[in-house]
Amino acid sequence: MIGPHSTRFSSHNCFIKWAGDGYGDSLGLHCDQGGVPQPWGRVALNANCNWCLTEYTLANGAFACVPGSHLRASHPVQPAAAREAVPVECPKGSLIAFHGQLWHGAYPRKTPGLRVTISNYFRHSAIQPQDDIPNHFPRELADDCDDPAAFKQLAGFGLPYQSQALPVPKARREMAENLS
Ligand SMILES: O=C(O)CCC(=O)C(=O)O
Ligand SMILES: [Fe+2]
Repeated sequence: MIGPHSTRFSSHNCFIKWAGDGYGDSLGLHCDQGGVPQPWGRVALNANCNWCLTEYTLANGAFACVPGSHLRASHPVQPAAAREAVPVECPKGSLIAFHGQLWHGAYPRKTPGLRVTISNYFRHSAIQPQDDIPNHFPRELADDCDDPAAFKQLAGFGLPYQSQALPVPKARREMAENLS
């Protein structure tokens, strides 16, 4: 969706859902990528991959989405949006990949136990990451995976102008006082 050469990591988070009202009647519908003006509104500047570590069923608190809503380049308008939503039901281990402008949320969990999800959020290389992965992810850990080259590209390691390279000059006290 974003493009093989321009895709980078943005953040990695975990969602844990238990029995209750969840996000309520709105199903928490939202776009992860909001406020993007036309003509860019339809471009996937962000995309999300929900890795379902437990089974998704309607009763278990499945992911909710409005199919095709990423083409509307707008935010969900309630209560109509929730009526259009459908559950994504899938076995544990599934990956739900979706465009940053898809209207999505989740149904409340009505059964005991937990729904556990890892949200791997990706961005176009022109977009700043939510987590400063290029500067703060331990580089040696990148070698400890199946495809270190792909990981390093997705992490955005090694690009220039990402952090301060030289000491920041500071004004001497009397110079700062003369200027004030
Ligand atoms: O499944 C959920 O509770 C919502 C997931 C979500 O909004 C996301 O991963 O961006
Ligand atoms: Fe989201």
